[in-house]
Amino acid sequence: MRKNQTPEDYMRQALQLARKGEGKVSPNPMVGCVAVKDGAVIAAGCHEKYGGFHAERNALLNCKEDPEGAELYVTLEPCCHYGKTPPCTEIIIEKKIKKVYVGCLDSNPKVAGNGVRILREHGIAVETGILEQECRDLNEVFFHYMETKTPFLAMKYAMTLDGKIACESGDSKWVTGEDSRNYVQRLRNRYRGIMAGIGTVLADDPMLNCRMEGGRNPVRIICDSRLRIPQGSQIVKTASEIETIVAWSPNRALAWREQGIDKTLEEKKQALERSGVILLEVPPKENGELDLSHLLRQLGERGVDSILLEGGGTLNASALTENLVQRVYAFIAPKLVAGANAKSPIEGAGIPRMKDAVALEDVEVMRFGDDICMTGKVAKQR
Ligand code: AOF
Ligand code: ZN
Repeated sequence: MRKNQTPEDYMRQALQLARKGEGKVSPNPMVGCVAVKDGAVIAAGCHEKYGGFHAERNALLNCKEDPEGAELYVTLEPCCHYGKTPPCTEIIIEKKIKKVYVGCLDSNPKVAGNGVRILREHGIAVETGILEQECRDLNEVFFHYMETKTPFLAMKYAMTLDGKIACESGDSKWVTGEDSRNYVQRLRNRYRGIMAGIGTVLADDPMLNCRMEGGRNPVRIICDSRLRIPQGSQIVKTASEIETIVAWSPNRALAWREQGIDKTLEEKKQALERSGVILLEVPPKENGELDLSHLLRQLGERGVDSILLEGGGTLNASALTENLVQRVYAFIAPKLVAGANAKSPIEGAGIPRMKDAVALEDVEVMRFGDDICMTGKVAKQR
């Protein structure tokens, strides 16, 4: 092992380890930990799966030598509460660690500075804020959910270079190439839920599952105020295998018989529930649309910490203009389809002034074949 590494170097290793928990630890944070003694890494571990040991315990239970006197680098403040596992502070004290370098503090009210305090009270030196921004960014979902109790919403769309998500005819297979689409599968694995509007279900009859090898399916959430989802749709047909929530508004659905469907609302609800669909009642806003904030609060209560929002345009517009979106992934394919009536990713009434545009920050550009994906956080001050 190389000597003379800086605390940042070791924290980078811990960050790398933490990422192994992607898609497996939610709604817990991804955490990585390395122990260093006499300039050598003697232990490394991460939080591997939800409910399992935390990073510190995994590392310290797998030491190559006695960790007494070692330094510990951990991306998140060690916890000090009995949750699914005993407090990490306990094992750090027990193993006689000399110093702990912490990436960022934990905003879980059960921890929130208490982890650091307890370690110091036991004579362990603690230095905080090592690669703090990177450590917070790694768990942007965890921090958002912990601090707001509502899911982190990432809006994803794929469009042509002239800003269309489909041709005027409606044909949209495919806008982007295979590499981009594979990355979308990774996103579906990363986020706990996936959300789409009923328009998308009626137009495309999608599965909204995760087809990544070793991946797990996100909870499917369909915004369908009038409960129009067809019993024969792929989503309903697979609802007993993949958790599926249909959010609807009773007041809106009262006009349901007028849609010419030969069933009562009660029968339709029962049929959906028999198929395994979870029906979630959400009050409508004044304009009759689903109250998305209300829905997100309900989903937060059910443990959904993050959602990949895959439109369509009306739902995207509501989420964006109601300030509910935290991150955008815009895939752009070098193709042009033209057409004044070809759909674009975000519709709605639009923002009248360019100076009021929603801006992204910390923007990254990724390349997938000839496509690009621009992603960034939605800037808070608007
Ligand atoms: C750490 N190291 O690796 C993780 C921490 O229900 P539990 O017991 O798994 O506790 C979950 C909480 O513990 C979570 O909300 C967060 O505050 C902290 N996660 N802490 O010291 C870890 N995963
Ligand atoms: Zn812990």
